[in-house]
Amino acid sequence: MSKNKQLDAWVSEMATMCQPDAVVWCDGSSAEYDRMLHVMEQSGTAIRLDEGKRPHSIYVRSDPADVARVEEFTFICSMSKDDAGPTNNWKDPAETKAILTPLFTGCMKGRTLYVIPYSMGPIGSPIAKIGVELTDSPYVVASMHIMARVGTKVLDVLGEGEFVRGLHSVGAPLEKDGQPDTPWPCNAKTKYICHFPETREIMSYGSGYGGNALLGKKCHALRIASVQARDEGWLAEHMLILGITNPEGVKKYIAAAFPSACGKTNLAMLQPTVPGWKIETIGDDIAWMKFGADGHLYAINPEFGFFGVAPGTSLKSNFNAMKAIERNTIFTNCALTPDRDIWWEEMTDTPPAELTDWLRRPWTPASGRKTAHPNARFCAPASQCPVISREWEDPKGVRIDAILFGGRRATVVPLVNEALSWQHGTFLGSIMSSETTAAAAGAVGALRFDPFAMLPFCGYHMGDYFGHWLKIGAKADPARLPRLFNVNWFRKGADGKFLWPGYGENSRVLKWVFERVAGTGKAVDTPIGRLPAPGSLDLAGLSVPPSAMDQVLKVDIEAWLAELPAVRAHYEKFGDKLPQGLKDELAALEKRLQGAGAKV
Ligand code: TSX
Ligand code: MN
Repeated sequence: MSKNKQLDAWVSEMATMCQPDAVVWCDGSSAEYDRMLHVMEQSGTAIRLDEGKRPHSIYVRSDPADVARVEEFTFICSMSKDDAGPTNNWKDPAETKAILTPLFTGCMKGRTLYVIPYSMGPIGSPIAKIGVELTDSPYVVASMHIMARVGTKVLDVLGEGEFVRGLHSVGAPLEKDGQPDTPWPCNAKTKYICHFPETREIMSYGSGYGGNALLGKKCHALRIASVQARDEGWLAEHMLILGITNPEGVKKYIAAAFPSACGKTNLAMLQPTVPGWKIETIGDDIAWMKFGADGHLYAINPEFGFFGVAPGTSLKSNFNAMKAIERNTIFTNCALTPDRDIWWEEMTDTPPAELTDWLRRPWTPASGRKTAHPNARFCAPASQCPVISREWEDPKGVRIDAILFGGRRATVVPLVNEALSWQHGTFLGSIMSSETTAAAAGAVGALRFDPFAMLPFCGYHMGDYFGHWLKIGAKADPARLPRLFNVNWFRKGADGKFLWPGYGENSRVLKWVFERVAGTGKAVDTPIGRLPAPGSLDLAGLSVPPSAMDQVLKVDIEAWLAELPAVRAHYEKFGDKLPQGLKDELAALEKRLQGAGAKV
């Protein structure tokens, strides 16, 4: 029971439908967290890792049929189909509830319904929002303890206020008395991840994994929040936030959007190679940005932890993440060592001689298959990151001076490029793309667009979303808006090798961005935007040959012109919702490219 009549009524209505054996209101205490770990150990869901090697941490393996977000079963249930747009699956809200009600009826038999009040953002922050997740999964309760601020303290600030309603079930009732549970209950056949943007509701059925089940993250903080942000004049974005301090002690904050598999968490925790510069983490996945009274944009990280892809994470690729997951961490679908620690591909140069893989099979380096699932995850408190910023819990947020858009492009897109204006930057965000690889369906080398890295996460029509970005820029004082940049760490030379060393060396690019914002960095105008002027990108001590630097910064007019048909085809998807401002930017780019092409 709470002090919120709406909440109490909803909880009892949902409990009547789901028919759990018990209802437990989560208080958010560490004793409660430990109880959840114990419940998971007892049911066979979790193995406690070695207390000496990985204190207070557990190892979980999911059902092989429940390993990732399920975009084909993710729905935006707005009243009008047009509001979901061409990039979302739409489902009629009434029809959806008619499908979900029978599924949820009795779905928690034999289980406990946990009520998790959570705050996305520092409790009481003017930018934070409250939600309540109802779930029958102790794994979700424990993970939510790490990923959001949860419990009684949230109810205290909620009072009689509004909250996002999230109902989650693994969809695996225990029908008969004494029916044994499975280690990872889920519904292998039926999964639905449904969002009702008008009524700020989420209903998630059948999956216990990550973004499908931890409703505060992708479902609330991106899909529902993007709609709230549109309605209220702010931004809910798929962005990391970092702080960067120069040797004189001046600190600025940068937000950055990257699609998956571009190393967002690595960038958020970067160890700079430029002497005297410092980088600190505010968040690694989501940024909520609102205008302050001073007309500047302020950002919070609505999350409380990191839910990161494990494979590829090592002391070399992300030292600070490895430190953050030394204790108090939930590991899912990694491999298990004989001495009860975890391992995954590339964690160390030499794999352990024997492991148990994520499918519970014996594994050796000779097995010829991956030992961790490629989407294996760590879930750890953000506070454990050695470079977490002092301001990361500041309720007013941090002032954002630059926003980066990054894709994974082997060709065409240079290392860094500053937008000519907010509208031009919005254009750059709207055409973010990666070349398809053999790992994905479709032709290898075709462009896959992921505007603003929001394709799977925008809760409304993407054309309207572009319009919202333009509106944000139009109403603000341009001098107080963040500057917008495009970056690409992944350009390759003719030999197929990466031209830019990436990782810590990206601090050189961040330094240039910092100096552009500070007014000291020099740039040259090109048809696509402003590139570093010769000598303005700090390359001291870097062993990249000048010819490779030329290639990584090259603006290839012909290649850009050749790409415009794909951009046009991408834009056609949005029909009359494509804002005029972006059509203008595309036409202006073409004109600048043609002008430059005519000169050579
Ligand atoms: O995360 C990456 N970043 C950002 C780091 C802050 N990755 C990993 C991407 C998959 C998650 C990168 N991979 C980056 C990068 O900047 N760059 C590359 C490509 C690359 C890979 C290996 C090398 C160089 C570039 N190796 C050598 O140069 C020796
Ligand atoms: Mn993400």
